[in-house]
Amino acid sequence: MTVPSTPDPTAQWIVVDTDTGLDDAHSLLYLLAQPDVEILGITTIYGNTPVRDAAQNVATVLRIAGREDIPVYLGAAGPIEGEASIADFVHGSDGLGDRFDRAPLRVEEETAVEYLVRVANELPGQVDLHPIGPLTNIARALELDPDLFLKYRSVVIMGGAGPYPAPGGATITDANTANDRIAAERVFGARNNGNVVMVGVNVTAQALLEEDVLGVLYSVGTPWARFAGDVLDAYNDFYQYKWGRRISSAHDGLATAILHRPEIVTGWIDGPVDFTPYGGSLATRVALTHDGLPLVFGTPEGPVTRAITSFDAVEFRRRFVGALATGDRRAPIDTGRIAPTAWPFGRPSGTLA
Ligand SMILES: [Ca+2]
Repeated sequence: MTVPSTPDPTAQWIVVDTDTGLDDAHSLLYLLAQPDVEILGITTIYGNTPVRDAAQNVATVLRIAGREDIPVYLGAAGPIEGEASIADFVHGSDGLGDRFDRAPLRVEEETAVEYLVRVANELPGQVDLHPIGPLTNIARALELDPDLFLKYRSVVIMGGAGPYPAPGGATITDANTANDRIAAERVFGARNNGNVVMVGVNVTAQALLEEDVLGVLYSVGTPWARFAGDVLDAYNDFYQYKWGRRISSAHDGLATAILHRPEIVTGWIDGPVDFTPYGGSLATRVALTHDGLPLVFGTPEGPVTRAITSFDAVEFRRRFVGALATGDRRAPIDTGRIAPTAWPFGRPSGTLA
């Protein structure tokens, strides 16, 4: 039995699809810290690390949180076509910076794809799907159930790069959609009801965890906060060569915080998604200009995705660092609800602080 028979009706029910991964580990800690979140299951995927390592890393995070009861499912080991591109140069050979005594592999018999289809059909309209890795599992699940996204309450994806950049701005690409273009095309081309959200690198790159965050985490002194700090420190080992500073972006973390508290979003653009090879990678974007106008060479037909374009960085940081620091006490910093104007998805009653 993998869907709890009596999930807390006041909680937000989430299934995470993850290639854990340093920033994925922070995302999981964030969610595990929230009293109003229930993670029903975690499906795993290659990407930051091979899929079996991803599952082992999920188990390691769950052990830190004392939540080994959450079921973990093994997913795809590579893209629909071609070879997996594993980001071990960022995340280390084990996907967690080669720093931890990792938990043993423990996965359910059911596959990730089977689970993703089953949970949506058993709890239609009630579960939020949260892909924060390459989209292969999700695309495979759509093969089994083309209406899958109509059965999830929302699908908040870390991937893509928002709309086309403002003139003079850089074209940016993301690893999750580039790792499996076929899967990304199927996901952003699937039937939806306006509930698919792209949290792209256009915004996640701005979700900076500055140098002081590490000191905050280490000063708390609990195993939870020390683990969160060690994960950040490992991430900075890579990112220092990008910025010349020991800072990094909470790519998955921002997407997760938006899933949980959409009111931190301050701007978005809705449109169909197109795919452009760029610099050996893939630019996956809502096919509109930065200010929401049609492309001069044509905006394609297709299902609408909501691409996030801005967020409240102060509020994000407060909530995210608070969860990483003291989340094991299940009392994350919460300053209450802020301006959820026009955000499309409703929330279960009684969950807003
Ligand atoms: Ca990830």
